[in-house]
Amino acid sequence: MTSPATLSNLADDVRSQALKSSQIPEPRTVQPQPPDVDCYLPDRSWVACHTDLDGDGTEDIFTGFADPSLAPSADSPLSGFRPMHGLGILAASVPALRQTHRSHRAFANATLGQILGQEGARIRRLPVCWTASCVLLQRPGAWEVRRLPDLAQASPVHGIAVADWDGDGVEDLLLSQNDFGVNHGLARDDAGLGLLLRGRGDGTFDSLSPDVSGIRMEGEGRAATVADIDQDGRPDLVVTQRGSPTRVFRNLRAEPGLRVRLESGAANPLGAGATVRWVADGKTGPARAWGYGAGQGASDAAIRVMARPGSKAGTLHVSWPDGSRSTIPVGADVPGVWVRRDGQVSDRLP
Ligand SMILES: [Ca+2]
Ligand SMILES: [Ca+2]
Ligand SMILES: [Ca+2]
Repeated sequence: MTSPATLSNLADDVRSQALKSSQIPEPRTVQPQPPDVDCYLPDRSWVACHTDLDGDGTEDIFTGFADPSLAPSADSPLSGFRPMHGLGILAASVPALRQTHRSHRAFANATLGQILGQEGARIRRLPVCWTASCVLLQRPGAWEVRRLPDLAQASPVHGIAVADWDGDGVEDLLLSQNDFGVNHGLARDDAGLGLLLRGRGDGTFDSLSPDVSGIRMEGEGRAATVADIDQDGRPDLVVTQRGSPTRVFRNLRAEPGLRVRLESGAANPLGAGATVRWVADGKTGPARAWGYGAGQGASDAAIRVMARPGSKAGTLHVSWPDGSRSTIPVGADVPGVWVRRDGQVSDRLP
């Protein structure tokens, strides 16, 4: 099913229409932690990807959580917790629970401390300080953590697609959301509609409403990926849904960019691991990491779109996985280039 969308024309009036969070805390910095001590980031991260989100040339990280509503306080005593899952589910992993809890009612009314008994005292606790979907901006010797806007926290994130969706030279994010497969007694997570986050260029984002982005997905969004399906130089979006048709959104209004394919030898025909930047008009664009997909089963297309705002003529800078570099001048009338690690460059793409 194809759904025409109005990705972009995210121009001057977008900022006034964008939904801005009133609850975004001040960014904070975390130092790298040794693996054997408590860390700040919990292990429930569902999807993650890395790219240059603030345009400084270093790779940053997006991490999305399956259950952003799960937010126990690190200060709560163990006895204050109660299990989210029923006896039948947990006893499959901990059979001893069948011996200590004879009824579901007794289990449901027990605290975690009562359930675990003396064994609980020996269990090491890992404080979960932040379960929000967020970005981690790479700083010298540290990561700066920024919580994404509230609409990104409204529902579990299952897919992430990175592209400069409006072609303004700043990377944007597209999140697929929702999870209806919850256990009995829990409300399903259906508050997401799919979310386009327009980058501001400093690692922060504006949430765009469906009326602005043209993206509305009420089902269970899963894998999200980027592909220029109509070869017009505007990145398009493909999102699978659980139990519903895959959605395809054509990008109709973005500023067309440069279509780029990389090839790094027979063992790496898609150039995975390379980094690409566009330089023009005295400005250097963000460093696009040439990975292949993020989240649940997503795989990006072989041809990517690099934004080239302003003058269409510029230079493509490629950093290959082995550390070598290529610099390719590109004329204003060239719609795309195929760059090979051995130095060959063609403006004919497959
Ligand atoms: Ca960066
Ligand atoms: Ca953008
Ligand atoms: Ca397109």
